[in-house]
Amino acid sequence: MTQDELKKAAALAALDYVLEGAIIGVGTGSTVNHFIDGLGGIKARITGAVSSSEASSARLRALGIPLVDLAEVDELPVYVDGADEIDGGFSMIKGGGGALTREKIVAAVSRRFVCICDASKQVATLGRFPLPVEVIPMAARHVARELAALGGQPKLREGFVTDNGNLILDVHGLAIAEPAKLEARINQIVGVVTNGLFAQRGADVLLLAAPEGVRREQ
Ligand code: ABF
Repeated sequence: MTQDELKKAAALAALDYVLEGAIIGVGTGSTVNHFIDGLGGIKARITGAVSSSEASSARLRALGIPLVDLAEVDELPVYVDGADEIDGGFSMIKGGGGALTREKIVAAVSRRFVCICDASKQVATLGRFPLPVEVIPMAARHVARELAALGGQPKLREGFVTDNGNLILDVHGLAIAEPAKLEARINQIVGVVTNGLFAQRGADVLLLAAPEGVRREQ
């Protein structure tokens, strides 16, 4: 099976978690794109979707799935999203696609976070994938210096602007032993909007696709 077929298998397994008549939270990325396509087939069973990016909104809209503004809902029963890395405690690095801030907001409002991944995303320790940090543009150099002081090597993501009009620093060379602590520490740097560690609010369910099948962990 190709990696894309594995992503699709994990994504389609997540359709089991979509609640009848509810609004579903939808993440971003190539794995989630398969989920959105699957959602198109059962759209009559849901009220609509809260999206975490312009890209996902466009795909949902094209399939005729009603978009709901997060500002209009108090709680989402389920949020389905991918990850760049996930560890044994269901802490994740996200933001490879640059949508980390909206993803983190939607995740915060959700009761259940269902993470969909192919098996290559599962790691013992987070950090081989460079940690994305969204920054206010005027603070980029300041934040980069602070991240270097924490032991990382930040690199500006060239030619990329987030949906919120900000920049991304990708931090290389971190071995993240305590994800929740580092998440909180990086958030304290002035000028940081969000960092891609999802540890304080990690996943609740992991659907991990391997050639033998999709493993459901919770
Ligand atoms: C989003 O999509 C991100 O937070 C993560 O960066 C990415 C996963 O990418 P893909 O599904 O394309 O492998 O969930």
